[in-house]
Amino acid sequence: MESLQQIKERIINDINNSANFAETEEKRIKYLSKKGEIMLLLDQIKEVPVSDRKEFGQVLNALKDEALSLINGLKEKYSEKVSEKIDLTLPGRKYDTGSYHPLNLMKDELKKIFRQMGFSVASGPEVETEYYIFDALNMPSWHPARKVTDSLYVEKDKLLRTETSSVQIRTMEKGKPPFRIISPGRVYRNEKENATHTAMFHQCEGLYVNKGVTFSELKGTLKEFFKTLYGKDTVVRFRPHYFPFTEPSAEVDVSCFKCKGKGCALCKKSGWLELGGCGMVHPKVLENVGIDSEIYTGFAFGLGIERLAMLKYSVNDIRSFTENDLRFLDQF
Ligand code: FA5
Repeated sequence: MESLQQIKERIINDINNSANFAETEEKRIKYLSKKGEIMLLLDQIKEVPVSDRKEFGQVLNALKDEALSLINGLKEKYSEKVSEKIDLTLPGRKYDTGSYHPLNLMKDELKKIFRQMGFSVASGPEVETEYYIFDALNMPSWHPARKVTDSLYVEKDKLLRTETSSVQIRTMEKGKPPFRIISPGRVYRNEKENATHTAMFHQCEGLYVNKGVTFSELKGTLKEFFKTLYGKDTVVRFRPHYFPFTEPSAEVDVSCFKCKGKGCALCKKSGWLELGGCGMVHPKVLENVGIDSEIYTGFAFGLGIERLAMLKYSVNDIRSFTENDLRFLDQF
């Protein structure tokens, strides 16, 4: 019993000397866990002579209770100290979150506007055959776009699509008119890059084929689109142009955001930014996919998505979209 008193003093002293929460926990394991000293002593009760066993047991159980309440008390004290150390005046930590790429924002917005006008979204492959890019689109065999100087060939007869107009053909050969689709996606050209041109960019094709479709519907659709996208005061102009797959054809421009139409380096002093090409689907294109051009007419357009985004977000160099500079991307 005498040595038991000494053991008790040693253990209580040792627990009292714990300087923090972690040390107190260490003492709990040391004395009160399954293999802790107090628990091992309790296991030995049966070896104590019967005459001393009761007192021995009482002292040991009292030691166990005292150690436990001492440890719990210390733990409470130290955890209070931990919370006292939290400095509520410190500024919060900023966690960086990702954001949508401006071209994705632009794509989502144009899909929303055209969907409201009854268009659905179609897609096609980025590696195309010459048939879908040139032949079916009425491109003459001498057309410069067919040359390796303009287009990026993967192998003979297979190239990275130079325009999304190939989706027109794929859509029309799959079903029967009416068709009313848009098709946003990547296109590739063998181009020198500058502030308004890149070798990989995005276009959004549009196609509407039905009985009695007119050029004024094409103008109305694009004007409505640009006014919804940029605001009611947006000035849109159509310039006569040539595309082998539309007749008549036009290019569509919107007044330059940088100089407000006065003329600057970005718009090459013209006051206008070219955003796309358009026109009435050429009868030969309709015949190529088995549609009777005496019964059906249609319009088509192809808009440059980077150019649309430049105007929307006042970006004056198209290369900013692909440079991955966070100072640029964080603004969206
Ligand atoms: C075409 O690609 C025609 N397929 C458009 C079309 C579709 C006409 C349907 C008629 C009917 P174009 O090469 O002009 O046309 O390109 C269309 C638009 O893509 C341009 O107005 C411009 O906004 C954008 N674009 C063209 N080249 C580049 C380039 N290198 N970098 C960025 N945008 C470009």
